[in-house]
Amino acid sequence: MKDFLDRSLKKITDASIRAAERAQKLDSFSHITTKESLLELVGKKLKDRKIVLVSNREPYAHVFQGDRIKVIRNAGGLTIALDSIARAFHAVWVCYGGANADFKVTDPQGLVSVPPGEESYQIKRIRLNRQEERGFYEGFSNETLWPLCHVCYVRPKFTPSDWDTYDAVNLKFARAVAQTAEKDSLIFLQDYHLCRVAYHLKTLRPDLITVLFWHIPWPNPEIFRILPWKKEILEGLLANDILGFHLKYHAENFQETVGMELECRIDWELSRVERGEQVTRVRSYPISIDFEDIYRQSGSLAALKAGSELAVEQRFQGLKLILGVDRLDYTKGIPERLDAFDRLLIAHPEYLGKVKLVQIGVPSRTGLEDYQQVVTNIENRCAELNGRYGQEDWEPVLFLKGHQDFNTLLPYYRLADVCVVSSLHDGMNLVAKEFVAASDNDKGVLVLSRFTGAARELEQALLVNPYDTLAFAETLHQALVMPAEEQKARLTRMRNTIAENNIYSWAQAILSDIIRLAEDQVLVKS
Ligand code: GDG
Repeated sequence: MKDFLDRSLKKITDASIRAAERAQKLDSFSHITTKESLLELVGKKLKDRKIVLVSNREPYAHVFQGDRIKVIRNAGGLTIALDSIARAFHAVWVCYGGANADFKVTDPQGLVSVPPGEESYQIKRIRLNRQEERGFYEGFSNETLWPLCHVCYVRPKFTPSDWDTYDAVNLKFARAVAQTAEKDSLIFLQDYHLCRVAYHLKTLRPDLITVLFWHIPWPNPEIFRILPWKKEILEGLLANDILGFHLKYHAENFQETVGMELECRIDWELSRVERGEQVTRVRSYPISIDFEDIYRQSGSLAALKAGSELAVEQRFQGLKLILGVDRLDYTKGIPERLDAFDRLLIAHPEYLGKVKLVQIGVPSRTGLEDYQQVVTNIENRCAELNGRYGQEDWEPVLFLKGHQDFNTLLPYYRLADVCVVSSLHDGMNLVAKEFVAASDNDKGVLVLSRFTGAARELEQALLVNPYDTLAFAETLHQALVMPAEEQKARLTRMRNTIAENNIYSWAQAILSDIIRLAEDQVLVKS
């Protein structure tokens, strides 16, 4: 009994020391952009201009819970950063209202104040009928543009009625922005769902300055040229004053595509496309995470305790853990990861009974056949691996399908010996960055696909080609046997990179550029 108490006391003391070390370490990152410094800087420059944020997905959803209405916050890193901006500057956020009580709480213009209790900004919700949801969201956005821009051999679908609906819904978004935006507002659009908004907006409200951030890869011109509506999409994007990509490589692919398809002048030196009167600056802004928040949260005593409980509950003790966390999407390379894991067990039978692959997967775009197929494929492959290798008290794969609370994800990141991101193509990939921020101070190896944007920044990860199963399996082995000192050195380097290039420095770079542009335009007019 005394031994048990001593051991428990030691564990608690060690955990407190580790949490304190982590808090101290944060002080050494004090020069980085924080939420506060971003808001102060942007606030000073913005003067009395308003910001209008526009995205397909809403930051807060209203849902029925019995007879009552509950507000759910969409907790992705990007939404949290934009939410801080919206709150500080009393913005309007235009988005699609898809939850079942969304229009029970809005006024006749579709406006509702959020966050609950604070009411510092307004959401303007757009209503879409089933046919619009199908053609705009499932169809043209996710069955045409998504597979077209991700090179992973899923054939994009080209359906004329989807294109018509996509353009009509983009016009709906543009009208909503035009109605809400005050004079000289700055419009910040998100992603591939909204390619045509700026184009329509230029006719409705030529005074507005727009920036669009493209979250997914831009493919090379050979791939893009097969899209029957390529000219309309390119014209739509070029109606923005600034167009942002994660990587310089994607920005260059875009400019090459434009050069091949449209008559225009490309200034490679200044990274601008000029078409008649319209000038579009094409820039790269690599997105990131709220490093400080994740680092602090995952090192807290509560998270450490949750980790110990999880290890006991899932019987992880004594096992090496390989972790995957993904939306269940065919671009994420999950079947390829399972193939490499299988190969690892064939080539290194010493791992049987000693290693476990934990795959966390949140279902996504579940109405689409390609997505249903990839989930069935993953489920079958996991069952087959467990059937072939499983022993009485050990199974090689644990597949946790379903949405997890972010606080539940953190202990997994901390417990993992290896985190695997094996996307076939990915604009950035935030899981890779979250793992680096959340992992134990000294332990953890990131195995990262070369075909992610994150691979350009996280050079100390072990880079893999997910299509090359044998080499991928050997890299998993290399990760599992990496000496502790090397793990620590690599993690520290990657952590410093992400601390510096965090979600707030991303937002600051974009907002500073658009504000500068607005100031220049005032100078030109005066
Ligand atoms: C697009 C681009 C780009 C996953 N499962 C759960 C959960 N997640 C969270 C992760 C992470 C996010 O989802 C996934 O982010 P990714 O960056 O990996 O991927 P996409 O969703 O494809 O995002 C991508 C990104 O936009 C930003 O520009 O990086 O390239 O494709 O934050 O933690 N979160 C919770 N439960 C889960 O079960 N709470």
